[in-house]
Amino acid sequence: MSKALGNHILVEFMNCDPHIMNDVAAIERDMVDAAKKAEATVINSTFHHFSPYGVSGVVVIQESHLAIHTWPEYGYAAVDVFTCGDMNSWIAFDHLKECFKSKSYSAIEIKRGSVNLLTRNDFDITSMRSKASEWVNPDFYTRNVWFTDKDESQALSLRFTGEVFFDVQSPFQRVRILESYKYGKMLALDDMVMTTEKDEFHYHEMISHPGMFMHPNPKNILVIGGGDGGTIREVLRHTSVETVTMVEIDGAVIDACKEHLPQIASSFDHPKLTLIVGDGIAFAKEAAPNTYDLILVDGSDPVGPAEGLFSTAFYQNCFNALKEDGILVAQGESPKFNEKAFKELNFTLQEIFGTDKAPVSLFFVPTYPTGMWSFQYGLKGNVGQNQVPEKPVIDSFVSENGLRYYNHGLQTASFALPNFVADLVKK
Ligand code: SPD
Repeated sequence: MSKALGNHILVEFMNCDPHIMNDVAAIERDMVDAAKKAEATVINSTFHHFSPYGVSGVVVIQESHLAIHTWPEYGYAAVDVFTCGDMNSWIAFDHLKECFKSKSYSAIEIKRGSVNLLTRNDFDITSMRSKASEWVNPDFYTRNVWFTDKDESQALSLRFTGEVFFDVQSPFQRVRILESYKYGKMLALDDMVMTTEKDEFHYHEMISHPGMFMHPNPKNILVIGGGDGGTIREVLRHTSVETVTMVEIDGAVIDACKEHLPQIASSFDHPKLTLIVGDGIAFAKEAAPNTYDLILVDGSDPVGPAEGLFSTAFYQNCFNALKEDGILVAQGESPKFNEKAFKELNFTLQEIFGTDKAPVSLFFVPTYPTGMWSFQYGLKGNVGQNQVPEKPVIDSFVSENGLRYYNHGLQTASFALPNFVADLVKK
């Protein structure tokens, strides 16, 4: 056979484990290990997860590259391994076949850069070669693994270290704690960002304090969802509180956050807390009327276990469970990212609480797609977003508790809506 510069194998891995085919961290690890097993020198890797399914990535090696594109829904991976020199690509092939649990596969091997067809340039590249190998022979390789929360046309990507601290498929969802470069550890449910160490306070302060300060004397609080513990941590800062009942459907979320996000999950042992691991929708249905001063619905997005948290029946049950001057605060989605859910929720609340009793508070979360997010309110009695304590009262609460987002200005200002948002919720 005539000589060639490189060797390329193009591989079809079929009938693979679909979960592995959708696991960006596992695939990155397996591809890097495959390169190392084949005695390649890894320079860096870049991997990306696509929502809802699929991973693409490349491992750059001194000897060329390994690349992959997966279709989990077909249990399929298209892999190619390009090498030059003496590296044996079939070692990488064997390793990946095992890792992906591929039940059927095929491969073709082609020579690249046939020297018979090429003309060698007549210049001395010896010195360039030695310079290049000084540079490309690092003791470490850099990784570029991205977690993407997206719909079919918008996305928010966070680069993460590849470190996975927790990864459990619960009966409800996939619960993961990953480590992002910019925002620290992050809780992800299925493929959606729920909270991160560095920006969790935006969400947790804003779901809690505006409603708590709007109510003249909030004593009995119900939190539905909120398994990371951030909402109960904030609510329990208010000394008027006598009881907090929290109903979280997924015990795995609580376990993950207690272990890996302890600064968020810091109040699970609080004596005023009753923690129920169970279905919040059923709980609201069974709740005695006139029981709670505030109900905070800290649910995830309206897919999977949180879908029912966007239904009329659920909010009617919450209305009944609220006391006369009770306040409901619900995670209200984004008017930009999920306009439909945002509007529908507001119309539901207007229907149940009254047209002028369903204000919306906007806030910003850098790690949610579009960054613009909302909490939506249902005001049962005569409470209102303008009846709040004097500035000095809120100022001292803010400074005593070291709050970093909420303040007296936002107490009312967060309810001021840009015109396009106000239009969305106009009936
Ligand atoms: N897309 C994110 C929707 C917000 C979900 N809740 C976050 C939980 C924080 N306690």
